[in-house]
Amino acid sequence: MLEKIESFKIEISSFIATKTDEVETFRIKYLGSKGLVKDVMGEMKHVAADKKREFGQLLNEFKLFAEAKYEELKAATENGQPAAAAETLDLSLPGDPMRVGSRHPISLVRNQVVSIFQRLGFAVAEGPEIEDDWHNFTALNMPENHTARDMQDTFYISQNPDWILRTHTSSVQVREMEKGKLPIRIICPGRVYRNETISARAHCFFHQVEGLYIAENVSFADLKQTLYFFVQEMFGKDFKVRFRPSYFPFTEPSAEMDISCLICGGTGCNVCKHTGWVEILGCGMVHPNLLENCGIDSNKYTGFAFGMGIERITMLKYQIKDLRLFSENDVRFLKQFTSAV
Ligand code: 2U9
Repeated sequence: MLEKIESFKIEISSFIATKTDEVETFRIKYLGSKGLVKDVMGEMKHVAADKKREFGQLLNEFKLFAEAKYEELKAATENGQPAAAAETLDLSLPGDPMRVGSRHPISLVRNQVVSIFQRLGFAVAEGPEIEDDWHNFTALNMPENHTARDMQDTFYISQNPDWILRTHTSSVQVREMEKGKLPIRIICPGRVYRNETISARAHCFFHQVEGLYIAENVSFADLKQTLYFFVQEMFGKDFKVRFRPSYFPFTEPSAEMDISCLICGGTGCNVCKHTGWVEILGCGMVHPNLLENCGIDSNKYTGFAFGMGIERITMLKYQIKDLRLFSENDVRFLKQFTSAV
């Protein structure tokens, strides 16, 4: 009898009704005067006296179970929904697909850049985003009256005039140099902050990857070959590079590096402003003042450094026209980037 009750319960659970007359069919079949519940109740007379109490409880539960289902069917069909459909499990159906997210384009490009330099023996170094004046400016040959320190360019923290949001990841390199462990061969990815008006071409935060190599006899030729290798790995073997003289307070000599235009291949188009070249990074030989500021003998050691904006590289690579897309969290934009990197 117990088995019978269990199988009726399964039958009742999986009962589906889409219309009120199907609910009525349920009522008659299970709860009607000649229904199954009454039938089962009738079994009571065959139960031994000492089991009557236990069995009576079971029957009562069964009756409540059928009544509850009836109420549920009634309520659902009155709302115009098929009742109990959701409770029916069809194990032959394929599973729900897992919705896998995608990496943010900035992370994708950062990972690619980092992995290329890691293959050349560069280690990743990280540091704080809230920096002090020394590590962000003074140690980097940017004295007190330097324009980059202006309130218009840099975010200061009101509690302490010495604290700022770092304007570049160069402060991480300074921290590594101060540790005094040479040679240094590091790559520093991270978020940086500048007090810019937000537009399609500028934002108040962006991401950089900077690199630093300090050892004995490091030359500009090492710098050129390292960055040429980077371009070939990142963009492809056909890309040409050129170096233009430039100025940065932390490097001497300094240069900006261009690659042949990703769109026209060098013939001239709107993206390269008809020059055939696009700028991708700045670089140079570490200024001797920086080495001395960090206690490194500039007569013994030399080094090169470079820095690039990840947003810029990503925009060139994927032809993205508006910088704001990177921080708006619009899935229509983000889901276009899928990669295992
Ligand atoms: C130390 C010594 C030298 C890092 C360098 C650049 C040139 C550069 C810009 C690229 C685009 C910043 O994101 S951007 O706006 N960077 O042009 N960065 S050399 O030189 C260093 C850094 C640290 C100790």
